Amino acid sequence: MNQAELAGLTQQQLDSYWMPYTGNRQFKADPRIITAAKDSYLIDAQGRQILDSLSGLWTCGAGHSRPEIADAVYRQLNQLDYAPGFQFGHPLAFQLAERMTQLAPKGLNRVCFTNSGSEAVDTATKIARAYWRQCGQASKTKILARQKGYHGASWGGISFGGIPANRKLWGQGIETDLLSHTWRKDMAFSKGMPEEGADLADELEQLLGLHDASNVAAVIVEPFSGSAGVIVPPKGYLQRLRAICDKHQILLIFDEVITGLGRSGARWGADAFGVIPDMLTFAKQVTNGAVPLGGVLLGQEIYDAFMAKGGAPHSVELPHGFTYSGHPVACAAAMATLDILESEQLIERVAAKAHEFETKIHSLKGAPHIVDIRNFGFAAGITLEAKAGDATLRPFEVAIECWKRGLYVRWGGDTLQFGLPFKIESAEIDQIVATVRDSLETLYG
Ligand code: PXG
Ligand code: PLP
Repeated sequence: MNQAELAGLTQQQLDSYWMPYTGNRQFKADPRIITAAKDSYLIDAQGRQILDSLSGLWTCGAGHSRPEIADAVYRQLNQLDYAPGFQFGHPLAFQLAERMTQLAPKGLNRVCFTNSGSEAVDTATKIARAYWRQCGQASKTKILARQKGYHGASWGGISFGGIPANRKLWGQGIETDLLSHTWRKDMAFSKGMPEEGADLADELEQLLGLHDASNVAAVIVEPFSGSAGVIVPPKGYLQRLRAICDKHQILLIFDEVITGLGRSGARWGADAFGVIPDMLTFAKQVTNGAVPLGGVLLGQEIYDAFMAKGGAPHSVELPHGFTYSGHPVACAAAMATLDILESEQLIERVAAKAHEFETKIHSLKGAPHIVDIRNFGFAAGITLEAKAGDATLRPFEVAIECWKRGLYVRWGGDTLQFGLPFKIESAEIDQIVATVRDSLETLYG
């Protein structure tokens, strides 16, 4: 029996669902069904315990199925299941807003809530364009981004995204242009931030020469690129981007959907890399993946520009938001998650164990077909040599072999990706490394 059959699913049920970002034909021929999860482990339809080396999809750092979050969600559903978020409020949204601004890098003291990272990116980039219009500079509309960037799957996300496979089907998106990504051959096997390459940021000057700063609203980048396989910025690179944005009056947006709330071994990538953006997007870890929630942190200067130009007091200053913006149940899950991150000092734990992870993941250098290993905090990416002219085939084969051996590893493009659970034990890190090595050697050794 395959795993769908073991889980009691009919072929009709399997066929009905067009799964997201999935090879549907391969999946439905050999389904991988997860029926439960606890702490650092997924449980599949065969009842196997599978070590979760990506914390879900970079979401569940505090571990799966936390009772504290379940209790908070249950209590909230019984107290207030939903409140209209347009023109009315409920206490928890304001309490969470204050808490997020207290966690935020200095100066980011206002927050909008969304339901996902994609919506957070749309929200931040829409605010950037509207902000300049409010400031009397309506020609500043372009949003510059970076090759290999991932900013979600909405029209904004795919327009500003720089992963070719996510772009090529859709035709014309929103006006943009892309900086080069920050990976170069000579950086291979860098531990943490590459020493050289800050000058790659100077390309922003060239792009501004082309488009003119008077036409550019913002630059959006991930502090380190997550989905592209953990591409870590060279030392000084983000500082240079910040300086160029300041010089030309361009907003700098950090997309911290992956890097935020512990993954970097700090509250934010902004803190880890020592650069404060004008806006910052978050999602995923904010509710430990339990309920969808995202958002945008921004500075008061941006907020005030809208209040000052808002017209009559009853008029809407920002005609933007979602039915579920600030959803009470999502806010309850977020409050419980932040309690856990603080009381169990999980961000500190990531910082303390990041070096151990770095050493262990880099010990895979020399294993068959590994051409690069990159890492930061509790994130790492491994690039594998292309097979038979298809760069995506080998990571798929390796990840399936790992799955058979009780390890969930994410594959994407020519990479394997790791986003460890924050409470992972040393022996489990060893298990991840050993399973990847054994899989490579069995398949290709
Ligand atoms: N920005 C960044 C930097 C992200 O990583 C999004 C926006 C979009 O968030 P939503 O919630 O709309 O998916 C993301 C999401 C992977 C992987 O394996 C990464 C994401 C999602 C799913 C898988 O790298 N990133
Ligand atoms: N489509 C229709 C027809 C709607 O009425 C709405 C919201 O009212 C939306 C889309 C947007 O949904 P959401 O606010 O959940 O993003």
